[in-house]
Amino acid sequence: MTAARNADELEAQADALQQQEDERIGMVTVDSAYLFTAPVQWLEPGTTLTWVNESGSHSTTAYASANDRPDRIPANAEAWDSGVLTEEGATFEHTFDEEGVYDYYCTPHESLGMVARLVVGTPNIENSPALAEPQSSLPDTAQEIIRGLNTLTVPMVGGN
Ligand SMILES: [Cu+2]
Repeated sequence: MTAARNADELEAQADALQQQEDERIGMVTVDSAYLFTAPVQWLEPGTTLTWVNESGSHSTTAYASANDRPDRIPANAEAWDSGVLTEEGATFEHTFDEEGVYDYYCTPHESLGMVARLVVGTPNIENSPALAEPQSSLPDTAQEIIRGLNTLTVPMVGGN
């Protein structure tokens, strides 16, 4: 009985470690490249994701009308905007309860293609504005990245 309980506890700890790893995304400046360390990240619904400013100055900002951008997050989801984080190690957290696909960008580097995507749970393709073609109002490089993200993720959620 004790052994079984220990096994459960070990498993829970392993899960917690695994989750911890999956819950962080870095924001980095390397030479003249600006990027989120995970271009596409899958999350369990209810996960709190932490972005960490590893180098340079960056933001994590949802593609949403609240941020003066086209809506590319699920209709019922809450938009977020970290503002620009300038200190190394600065973090921003957001909890993702709503299943779906979320596109976001870095305000200083959007036009340089610093754009990424989160897939939470099992998205409903009908309620996934992120899977549509990128809007022509977005910078060309952001559009290019979004097309690439669609090529990767549309098949994952059962589209074509
Ligand atoms: Cu940036």
